[in-house]
Amino acid sequence: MSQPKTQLDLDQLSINTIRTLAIDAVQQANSGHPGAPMGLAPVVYELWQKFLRYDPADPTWPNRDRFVLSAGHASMLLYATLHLAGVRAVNAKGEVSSELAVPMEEIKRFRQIDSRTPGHPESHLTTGVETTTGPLGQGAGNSVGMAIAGKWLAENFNQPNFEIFNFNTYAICGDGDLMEGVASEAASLAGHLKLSNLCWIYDNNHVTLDGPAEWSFSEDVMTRFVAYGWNVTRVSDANDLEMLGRGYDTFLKTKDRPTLLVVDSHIGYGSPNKQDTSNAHGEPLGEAEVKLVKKNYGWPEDAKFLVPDGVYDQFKNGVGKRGAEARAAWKTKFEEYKKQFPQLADQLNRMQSGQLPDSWDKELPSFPADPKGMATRDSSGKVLNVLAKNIPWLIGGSADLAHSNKTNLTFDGAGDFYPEQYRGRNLHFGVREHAMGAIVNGMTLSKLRAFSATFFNFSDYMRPSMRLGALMEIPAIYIFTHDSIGVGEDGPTHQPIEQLASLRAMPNMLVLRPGDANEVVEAYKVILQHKHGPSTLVLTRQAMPTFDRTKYAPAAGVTKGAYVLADATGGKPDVILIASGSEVSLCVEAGEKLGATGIKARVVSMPSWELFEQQDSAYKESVLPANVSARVSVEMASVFGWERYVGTKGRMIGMRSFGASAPLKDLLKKFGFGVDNVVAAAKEVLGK
Ligand SMILES: Cc1ncc(C[n+]2csc(CCOP(=O)(O)OP(=O)(O)O)c2C)c(N)n1
Ligand SMILES: [Mg+2]
Repeated sequence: MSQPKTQLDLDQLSINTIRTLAIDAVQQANSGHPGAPMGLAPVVYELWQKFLRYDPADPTWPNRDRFVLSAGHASMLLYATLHLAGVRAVNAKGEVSSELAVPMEEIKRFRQIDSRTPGHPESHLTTGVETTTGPLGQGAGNSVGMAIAGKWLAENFNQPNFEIFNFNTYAICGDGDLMEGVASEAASLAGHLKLSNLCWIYDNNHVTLDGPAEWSFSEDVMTRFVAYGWNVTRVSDANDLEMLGRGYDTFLKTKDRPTLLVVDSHIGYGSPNKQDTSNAHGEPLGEAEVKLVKKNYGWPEDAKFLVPDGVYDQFKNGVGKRGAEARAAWKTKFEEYKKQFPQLADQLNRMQSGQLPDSWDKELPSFPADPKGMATRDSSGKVLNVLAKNIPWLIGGSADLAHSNKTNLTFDGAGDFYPEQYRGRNLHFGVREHAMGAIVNGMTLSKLRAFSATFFNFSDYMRPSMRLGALMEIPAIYIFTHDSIGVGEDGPTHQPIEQLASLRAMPNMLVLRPGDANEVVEAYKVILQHKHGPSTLVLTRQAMPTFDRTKYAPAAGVTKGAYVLADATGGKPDVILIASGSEVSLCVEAGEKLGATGIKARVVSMPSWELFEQQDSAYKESVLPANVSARVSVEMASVFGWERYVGTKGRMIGMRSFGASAPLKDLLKKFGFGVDNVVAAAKEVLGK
């Protein structure tokens, strides 16, 4: 290969290095998508090399521009770029190491077991991967959360002469991303909020996996985004770096709305004249094709994983130098900021390292015993407000149900987050649950403690995002109210049945369904201290008693997932009644009735399976002794899974069908949630 002489040569050489690394890695893995990285290499190169403010020496710099590859199938595009840019790895303690985030060995281990280069980018595995992508549309949604975080941070932390936050968020989206509903919801909200710090780059390559995009996608995307309130601009050739540069400039100059940069590209090949979409897509090229392609790039046909001389330096002198200078200037500023605004600086440091303010749990309410009690959504609203007051970066909102979810932050100064008014803490997601999930994840990745809220039944609408939150191990907070058939008249369309079981089945998702107001307080304490995974909080619409904790065990038992709330006196219980949420009080009543007939009943409140499973076997045995096999579970949800705790000799009182539209008291009767039913079930398992 001849030595590159000019800058232009070096640009092209670097772009072709990204392409050939992607081709070789996919070929070696014998799986993956080479086409998208090949087509998009110049787009990403131009962005990283000339525009992205990102210091590869510190990928944790809080004011770095965010780069999101929503088209996660093009993962090698990202891995090759992270490698060539020399992005450093961050260790488990959050410290930047001297190691590369993606060393060449890892590129060679693309898609292999325990590699840092999985098939689709996973943010908890690979430094520099800002979010986990692959399920199309999610990254686009996350990017809106990052842009919201950017605006909020700037508004709350910047001071005259101290622009601590002004980062931009870029997301690469393909046809698939823009076909997905979640991206449409997110784009609609981003346009409404006028997020000028957000740039989506649309890879308009007219092809998806099955064939030409026109088979299924013919709307005018540009007009759609204009209607959303975005600035839309177009680059007609993905290989024209100058034109791409002008596109990015246009974004930077657009100060009043987000930008969609439509880039006409051709999948697979570097030149629009050599288009062949037949096999450069969704699968390895094959050895023969690899050689042809390399020849076309002026590459040595037999070279594999080649990084030609000058390419590393090219990145070092481009994104490396620009990023280092930007971060150094920022650091100097931040040192002065620390002196002038120590409180704000302290908040920032805590936020970045996942800590809470010292007195984050001060003035939390303690609810007096009350047989009528209150709905857990109401106690939640009170607790959330205290916590948000104590934790300035606890921020969130509802998908148009804030009044029902009781998630409005109403204390002095809480404020709202509106277009061009980015200081407030109350977000208004509109009726966009899926995007809300993705946005809350993006905000959480930007180190805010962000929460969402809607009816529990509509967790289904957010589930794909919640699943990614769990996979990413991020501490997002998903709040749900109207948690059962207790919803009443709204009927089965609004009554969750299988949602609890399905979220309990999700790895790394912490699910909490507290049994009274004081359990709500404890649940929130767990959630705020839970750092390595999301939490789902499940709350009632209807009132339930607040237990007299002088009579029953303290609510702090919540931290263990399940605890003996009320026990029969006089030794080993005959029967154990286990419940969560609104059914705990039912079991307490039933337990008392059983006691009156001489049957010793223990009542176990079990707000969280996951927390209980984390306890040692001695504790578990103390709550659910193996030698008490007479057990009854009571939960107004699918019985699926309760076999685990009631065993083969137990009984499960729960739902085995959808609910119905009726007043609550009639539903309780119809579906068997009465004290007498619990008593009868207990007697049945005792053979009485
Ligand atoms: C939610 C979701 N559905 C389906 C897929 C499988 N999938 C991966 S790439 C792809 C095609 C997407 O087309 P496009 O976004 O245009 O990307 P291109 O083929 O142009 O690279 C599909 C359907 C996915 N990753 N996520
Ligand atoms: Mg496409």
